Amino acid sequence: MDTIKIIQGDITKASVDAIVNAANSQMLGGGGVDGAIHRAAGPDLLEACKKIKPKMEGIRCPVGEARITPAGNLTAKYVIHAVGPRYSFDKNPENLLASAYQNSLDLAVSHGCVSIAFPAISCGVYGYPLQNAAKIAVSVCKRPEYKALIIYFYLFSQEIAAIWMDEMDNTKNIQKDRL
Ligand code: AR6
Repeated sequence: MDTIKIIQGDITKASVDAIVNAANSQMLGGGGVDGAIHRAAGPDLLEACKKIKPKMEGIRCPVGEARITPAGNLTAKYVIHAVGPRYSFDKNPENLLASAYQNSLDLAVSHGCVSIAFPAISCGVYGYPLQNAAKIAVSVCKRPEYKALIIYFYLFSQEIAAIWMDEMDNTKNIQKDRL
């Protein structure tokens, strides 16, 4: 039985083992949900990010990958920093968005997390079309290897929460049709 819950609200308030941040490759903070998470977590989070060794000049986390750090003042144990694609800039944004979700979930599992909260990665300044992003996010989270996790989506607006709910309903119906 997979557990995926949709919440309309601020992800910094999530009571989970791991909060996923929609970060950029430098991992030194930014606007949107990244800014909110750093503000709520306090300066220890930035210090933890700086300790991640860059793969190349300034790039701590390439697009489509994820890195894990302690969570500073947040109640979560970890922040998982996932870098989604810039929709109109990166090639193969679908694969990159799916792998950002997959790598985050894999880190949560390998660190013994039971629960994880995601924002809508790439759906703000990175410009990913919401319906397409919802389809990818829900389908990766429903993979059997993540069945043991309790997965929350914290979605900031009513509009985006409704799109995610529709996608959850669609996939339920698809599964029923196949029975
Ligand atoms: N809780 C939940 N969702 C939020 C919150 C919050 N507190 N604040 C914003 N959102 P974005 P991206 C939603 O732009 O598109 C940053 O500067 C927001 O409404 O935060 O992946 C990074 O440093 C939207 O639906 O992330 C990167 O440079 C979603 O979170 C870049 O933005 C994601 O929007 C990453 O862009």
